This record gives sequence, C-alpha cells and structure tokens, in this order.
Amino acid sequence: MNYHVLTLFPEMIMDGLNTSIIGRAMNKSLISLEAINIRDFATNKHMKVDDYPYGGGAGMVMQAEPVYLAYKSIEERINKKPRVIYLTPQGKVFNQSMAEDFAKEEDLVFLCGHYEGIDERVLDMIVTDNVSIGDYVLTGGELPAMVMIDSISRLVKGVLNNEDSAEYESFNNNLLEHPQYTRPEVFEGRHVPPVLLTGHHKNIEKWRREESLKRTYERRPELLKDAILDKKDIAYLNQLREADN
Ligand code: 6GU
Repeated sequence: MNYHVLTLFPEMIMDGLNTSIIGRAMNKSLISLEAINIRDFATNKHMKVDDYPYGGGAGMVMQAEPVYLAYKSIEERINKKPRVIYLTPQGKVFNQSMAEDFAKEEDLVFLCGHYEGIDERVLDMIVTDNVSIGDYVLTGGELPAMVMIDSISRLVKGVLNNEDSAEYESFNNNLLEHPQYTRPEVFEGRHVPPVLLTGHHKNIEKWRREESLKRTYERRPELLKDAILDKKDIAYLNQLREADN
C-alpha cells in the first residue's frame, strides 16, 4: 500500500504517522507514505496557493492549478489513475467497511484542503471519493487523512501481528469488545471478575460474549441490527431488554 498525501502541511503527516505500529509497517516496507507539499507546485514567485472567492465572502480558496500539478506529478510517477480521496465534512462518513474497500488498493491519494475549501474545478477533475470522518468541523484534512491511513493500514497483511489481528474481528461482527483486565487481581478494592481466574475456557468465552452483547446493547444499540447473532445471543439480549422494562 502506497499513500500519497497532497497537503500544505507535509510535516504534520510525516511526523504524525512515524511511530508505533504504522511506523513499524513503514520500516518493514509493508506500506509507504509520502507527503507532497502543494506549495511546491505554485507557479508564481510568491508561492501563493490561495485567493479570494469569486462572488465574495469570507476566507480564501485554494487555487486549482497547484493542486492539479501536484496530483499530476503522482499520476505520472506511478503510471496510473489512482483513487483520490478528498477529505471534506461534505463527504460520506468513514466507517470500517470503507476502510476494508480502500485497503484493496495499491495506491491511495489523499487531498487535504484548508481555508474555505478548494476550487471546485480541480475537484471535479481528480477526486474519486469524498470522505468525512464525522459530523464536526476541523481546520483541515490532515487529521482525517491520518485517521484513515491508520485504520486502512491495520488491514494490510503483515501490519498487525497475529495476536492483534484477532481483535479486529470484534468490530467486524458489529459488536463492541468485552472488557479486559490484567494484574493485580485486586486494585483499590476492585476485583477482577472471578470467572476470568477459573481457567474454564468455555465459561470465559460465554462471559466475554455476553459482556460484548451487553456493551453493544447499552452503548451502541444501533449496531446490533447488522450483527450476526445466534439463538443464545438473542436469548441473552431479550433478557437484557426485559430487565430494562
Ligand atoms: Cl474530512 N475535513 C474537515 N475539514 N473537517 C472534518 C472532516 C474532514 N471530517 C469531519 N470533519
């Protein structure tokens, strides 16, 4: 997976993604990341990349030309037309199934806007996907691009070790993960749930499944409609619903 980020703040991207699991994946060449400074493609002597909006109004608009030239420099180098994701609060809200879809690509371009946006003409020419990371407003597309790169990268083969990989199954099922505990057995008078100390794997699995169902029911009930549930799951959820009434 090769990520190409078009941005006015390349150091934000490179510095933000060089640690932990994603940094290790880059060192292992499982993924690559480049941040392309749109300002490097300004054609005026002041390196200006924004201007006043036609029709008036507040703020500045990023000009089409430097964005287009920066994009073209990637297209020519990789010798294909990649998917180009424009980070915008007007996009489709990012979720796990979109991450799975993007993870199938070999190259992904992320276009980060600032100010009041980017001249619509270049967006019409190059953008294939408009994506938001949620219903709130940020100052630019860099943090959303980093969020997406993190979540897509952990789906690339070899990025997570086998132990971590299993963890990803839980959101796959649209169920929240069960709670976790480690030593000590008693902390500030609070005990680890006794079943976890029994070594009885079947009972532990049952407890974890029920905690997972309970959590999802209490915190994100809307996820349950798309979860794969067996008869025991449904019986347990009905028990929770009855206790609620
Ligand atoms: Cl992708 N960009 C900006 N500027 N704000 C956002 C967003 C994106 N997603 C949520 N808020």
